[in-house]
Amino acid sequence: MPPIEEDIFNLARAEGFDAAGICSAGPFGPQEKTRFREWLKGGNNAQMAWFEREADRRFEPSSLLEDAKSAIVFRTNFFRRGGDGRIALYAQSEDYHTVLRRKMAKVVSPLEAAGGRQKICIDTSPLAEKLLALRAGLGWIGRNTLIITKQNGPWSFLGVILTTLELEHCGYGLEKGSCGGCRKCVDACPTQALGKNGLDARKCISYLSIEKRRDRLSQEELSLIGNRLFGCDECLKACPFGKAAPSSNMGEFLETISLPEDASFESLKNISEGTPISRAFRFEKSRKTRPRG
Ligand code: B12
Ligand code: SF4
Ligand code: SF4
Repeated sequence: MPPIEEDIFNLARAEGFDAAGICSAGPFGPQEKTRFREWLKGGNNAQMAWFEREADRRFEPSSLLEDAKSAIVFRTNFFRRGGDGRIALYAQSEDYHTVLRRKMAKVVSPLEAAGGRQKICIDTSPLAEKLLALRAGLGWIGRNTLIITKQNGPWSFLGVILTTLELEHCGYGLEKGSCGGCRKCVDACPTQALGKNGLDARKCISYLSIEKRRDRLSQEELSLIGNRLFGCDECLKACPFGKAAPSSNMGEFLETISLPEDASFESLKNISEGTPISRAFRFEKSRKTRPRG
């Protein structure tokens, strides 16, 4: 393995990433774009209008970084046992956008030293991260639409560094697999939001409780959310590959907030500082959905 790639992977391991893979930052083909267009045409993006505005960019990494040649995709397990069932596990700890950016910024140094220009993307950039993770060999896309691995099922975050450097396509912690005949996540979804076209955000509790403003929810939507306060993990919990997931290597995801029994969504404002939940309180009053980022 060339020295730059080796340095990157050593740094990534030291920061606690479970896997990292390098792949081309070239555009995705018509098949992926058509699949996405069909998804949009079916209204599955609900009120996430930014999907329509950024439709083509998601499949062209060089629209985010001119002359991008390679993508380094990182995967980290965020699992831990326990937690409060009213809030998705990922949202009970320090915001992963902050944690991953802090760690990935350290991994960038060999690329800078080699004269590359870089862009770090974690969730909020218009970039098809799961497709890049698939291309880099970090796992497979499951029926719950998430990247799945044999090691920890769906309990991973993804992060991407785009670089103008041409790097060798290699990695560590890479794996291939498939869901086979399993449909456990589809059956476990309380609102039947998972179908052959992927996820229908109009029915997804995660979308309704994270992306949509509470004061814009209909009675029907509120009843789908039930007593959940933020996010939903049912299609993650159901996955057999995640049942024996170890705890995260990153200490940040082992520390959690604790909620009083009578907690309401509004009361989260005071106890969620620094978690992904606090993003929900930083939106403009005029918006129907929350801005990402
Ligand atoms: C918008 C968004 C959401 C929305 C919509 C989710 C969705 N599935 O689209 C909502 C708010 C509902 C959501 C929820 C969650 N999210 Co989210 N979300 C995103 C975001 C920003 C964009 C996803 C996207 O492009 N959706 C559009 C649809 C069309 O894409 P898609 O589902 O991937 O399906 C397309 C392709 O995958 C392709 N496809 C499908 N199957 C296959 C199979 C093959 C072989 C191929 C080639 C292609 C293919 O076709 C589909 C149509 O184009 C990404 C970050 C990013 N920038 O990518 C994070 C991301 C997907 N979310 C993440 C997480 C952790 C979650 C939650 C677990 C949080 C929670 N507990 O509440 C849930 C999980 C719900 C679920 N089952 O997806 C992680 C997932 C990590 C992983 N292991 O895959 C991401 C990658 C963020 C990150 N950087 O870590 N999320
Ligand atoms: S997050 Fe919840 S509501 Fe959304 S698809 Fe998964 S199980 Fe269904
Ligand atoms: S529950 Fe089964 S179908 Fe769903 S993602 Fe996991 S392995 Fe795939």
